[in-house]
Amino acid sequence: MQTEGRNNFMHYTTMIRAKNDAAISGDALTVKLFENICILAIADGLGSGTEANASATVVIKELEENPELELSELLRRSDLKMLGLRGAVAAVMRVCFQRNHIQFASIGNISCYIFRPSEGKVIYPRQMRGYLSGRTQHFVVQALEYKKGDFFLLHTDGIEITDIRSLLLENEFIKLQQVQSSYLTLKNDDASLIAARLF
Ligand SMILES: [Mn+2]
Repeated sequence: MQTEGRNNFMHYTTMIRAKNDAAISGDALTVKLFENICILAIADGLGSGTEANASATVVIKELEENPELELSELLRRSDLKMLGLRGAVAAVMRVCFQRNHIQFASIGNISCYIFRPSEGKVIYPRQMRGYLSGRTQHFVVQALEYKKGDFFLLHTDGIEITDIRSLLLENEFIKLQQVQSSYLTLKNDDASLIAARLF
């Protein structure tokens, strides 16, 4: 399934595909685009199928129900709700268009890149090891400035990007947004991405 949305500050696309084209993916995501901010989350539940989806959905629901919540608190609450579930890796982001500001928090192997074509630079936000498992953990929120013209990409481990720097080219990044880039490989796993250009 693919979705997209746009306002004066951002154009995003998303994709979710289930392993073996099953009906239910163990990955889940959400993007909430408002006038001045965007909040988004992507999560990969451990394993696959219904139980993985239940874990991933915890994070998505938490963000959708509490869009104002500080990101570390959002992950902390999600973590507490994983008791009795399989657990998940996740990344959450808040983009403030007026301040050109990104807040980012993640746990586990969600890949995240910010592309800055104006400087030929790829920025890698800090990753934290582990996964949401129901044990209380401490989450760090990273603050980043962005520039108009930057892109960002978050994806789960069902996707492999063979040449990250090729995505500094806007045409190639737009192809990626449409899931048509030849640098994007889908593995036989649940696969999902959120890709956005900032204006
Ligand atoms: Mn996975």
